[in-house]
Amino acid sequence: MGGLKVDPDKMRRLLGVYFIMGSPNTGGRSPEEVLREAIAGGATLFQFREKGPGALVGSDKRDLAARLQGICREAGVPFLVNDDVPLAAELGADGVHVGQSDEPAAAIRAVLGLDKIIGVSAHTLAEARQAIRDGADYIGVGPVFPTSSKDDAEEACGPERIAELRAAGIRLPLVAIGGLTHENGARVLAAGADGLSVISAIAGAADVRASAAAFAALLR
Ligand code: 3NM
Repeated sequence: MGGLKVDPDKMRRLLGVYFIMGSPNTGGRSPEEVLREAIAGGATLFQFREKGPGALVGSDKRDLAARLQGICREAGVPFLVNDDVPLAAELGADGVHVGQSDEPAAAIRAVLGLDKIIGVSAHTLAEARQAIRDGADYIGVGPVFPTSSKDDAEEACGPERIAELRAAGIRLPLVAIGGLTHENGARVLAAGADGLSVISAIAGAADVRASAAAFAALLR
């Protein structure tokens, strides 16, 4: 058992408006500016996910990550890195989010340190139970609705999957992901999610700040 290392109530609050972005998601706008606006609107947690067409690699990726981390730090918003555990370690990030094909949370925690946030994607009850055994701080469940932001996304599972996990006794902090909008977010929260994880509806919005604020309003 890895055990919870981050207070679960604090984790639930942080998951509220969980903004994910990399340079391919901003429609050509400056990622720094988009992140600042998302935080101004109420983003509670940020994940740097540099994937997809035109994604930066190597030192360009690291330098952008470091700049975005600086913005998060100033604002008091935790900065997580998608998948890239060595980058998270190098930058001293607040944590990582990993998928099913990555190392188990306990092994990652041994590298990053006990106080780091470790999130794991889970698509089924069995995967959610395994993530808990491995000591994840939260699980990400999705795609809840169809998404065009992830090439290898599985079939949409609907808010029902979240309700199923809760009914099966999964109490770990849980964030929903995939195709979330201001219109469908409330259903996802009602199904038992603690937060909404969003790429395109915030990073691609004409008014990033207003979009983040509209998601934040759903949490109240
Ligand atoms: N992970 P958008 S879906 C990064 O199902 C990611 O695990 C998913 O982007 C999963 O808010 C997804 O634009 C993309 O739909 C979410």
